[in-house]
Amino acid sequence: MSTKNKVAIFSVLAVLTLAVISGTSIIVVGSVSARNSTEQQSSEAGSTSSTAAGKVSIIEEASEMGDQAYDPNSVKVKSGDTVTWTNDDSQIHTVTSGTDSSDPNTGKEFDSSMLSQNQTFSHKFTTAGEFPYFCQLHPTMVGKVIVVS
Ligand SMILES: [Cu+2]
Repeated sequence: MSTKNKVAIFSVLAVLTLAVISGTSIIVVGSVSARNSTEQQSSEAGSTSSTAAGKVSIIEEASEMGDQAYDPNSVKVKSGDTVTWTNDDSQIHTVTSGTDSSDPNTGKEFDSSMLSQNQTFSHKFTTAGEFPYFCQLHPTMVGKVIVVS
């Protein structure tokens, strides 16, 4: 093969390579923007999580976190499932059924009482429905369990 032919082949290969690279980057850009729009859709759909069903963390600095204090909020489980809360904060918190301490049914469904750091509380949900709960020490901390049959 002559040197001239080699150069010609190299040039063709170089052009093809460039085409592939630019084509790839277009595909990458396209998939990234597609993924971003998917993420926006899922966040618009709400923060209800079914992947972490049954496990809820009381996050660090929970007393300042309002409806983010219990993660995930809300948590969706099936009737008969047990939800376990873990206090991952350094402060003491509670997991108490009801909307706030003025709720006449406060604590009737479930009440962890004081949970120190790393302590857990579990409750089995046997009836479908929505179960709001809060922290008796920091009533701005609110969460919800959604039980489906
Ligand atoms: Cu608290």
